[in-house]
Amino acid sequence: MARKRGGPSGTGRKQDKAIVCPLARAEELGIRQVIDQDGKLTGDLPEPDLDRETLIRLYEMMVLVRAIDERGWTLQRSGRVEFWIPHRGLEAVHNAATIAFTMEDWIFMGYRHPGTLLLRGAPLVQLFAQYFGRRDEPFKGRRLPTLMGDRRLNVVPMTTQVGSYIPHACGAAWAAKIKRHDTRFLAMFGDGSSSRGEFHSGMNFAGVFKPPIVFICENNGWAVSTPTDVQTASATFAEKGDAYGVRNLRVDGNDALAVYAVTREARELAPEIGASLIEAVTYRMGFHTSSDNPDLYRSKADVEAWEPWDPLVRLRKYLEHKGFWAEAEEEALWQRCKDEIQAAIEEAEAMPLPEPASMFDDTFAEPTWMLEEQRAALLDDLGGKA
Ligand SMILES: Cc1ncc(C[n+]2csc(CCOP(=O)(O)OP(=O)(O)O)c2C)c(N)n1
Repeated sequence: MARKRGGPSGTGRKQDKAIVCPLARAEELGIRQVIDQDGKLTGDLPEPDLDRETLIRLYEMMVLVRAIDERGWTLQRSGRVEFWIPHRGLEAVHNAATIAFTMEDWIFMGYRHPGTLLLRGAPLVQLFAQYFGRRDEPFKGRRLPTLMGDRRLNVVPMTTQVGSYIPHACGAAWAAKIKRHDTRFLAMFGDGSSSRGEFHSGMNFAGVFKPPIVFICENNGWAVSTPTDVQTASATFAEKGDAYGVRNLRVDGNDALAVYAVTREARELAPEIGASLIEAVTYRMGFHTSSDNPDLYRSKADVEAWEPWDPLVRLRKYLEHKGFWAEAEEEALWQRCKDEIQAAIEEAEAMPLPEPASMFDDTFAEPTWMLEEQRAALLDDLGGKA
């Protein structure tokens, strides 16, 4: 069936004509929603059965990760953090998807998904210790800031090679199925990752063997500077599932309730039907990374079209309509988030850095002669200091 892609999410190459956000044309474009721009029920997907406490926790986490992004950016710009991968505008997808799964389920996350770890129980200081490259965080200070994970929390460490973990996730889900475990799996990746061979191998495997997995393709309009109409000639990313016999749908990625509803449903269906591919239509409001300049390839109008669809504002309005949130609480929440972040920064910055030669550890069970040689050369350069 021919589907419409829907405009500027990735068709916004440098141009200044008026652009309509595809979320404003959700029904026409087959993008499922629970709430509209003003947080009111659209009547499309049913309102998910989430209690007040869970809804508030979700909203508070979305605000916290927005505040982390703002602070992370300034830390990078002032030279205290080496590198930053922003996630502004993408808060609904990963946070709502994470709460749709249980703690026993496994998540393969991307580099724009800090809330996944926090919702699973990682302390904030662990994230900042990773951003600052400190010795005592799970990766021993050796990974690029924001490339995280934590096996203790059933969150697989993010791999820099985009999309490379899709077959790994399929394999893990297949293993659970063979062992008759009831564990389900979530793998989140970007639109650009769908051009990798691993995406196609993974989808084919998932269609044939039906492992209990939910794929979320976070279509944020861009893969660095590549817009979606250059990424693919397909009308949607979801429909790629059709070719492989994988159930698929599109959801409003700025509607946390819709993301939760479709992800939860896909999780529940997984033992019976296997995989689902969910295309979450959203927008990367920030730079690709701190090494990027989007002014060179996208127009202001494209970004402005998405501003009124801010996922935080929409969920807040929904909570207000339900009487779960009041404007007065907003300022206090932001202040609390900023204070928590400041405390985590102070604690993480005071932690020790890794010893330089530790970069050779944990690569092989037995270090190779080449690594031994390189380690010795480094120590020599450093005058014997480890
Ligand atoms: C296999 C591979 N090719 C290229 C890169 C360089 N690269 C880093 S991020 C990125 C864009 C990925 O786009 P997408 O999957 O849509 O995720 P997004 O960054 O938009 O969240 C690219 C090409 C990479 N990390 N891995």
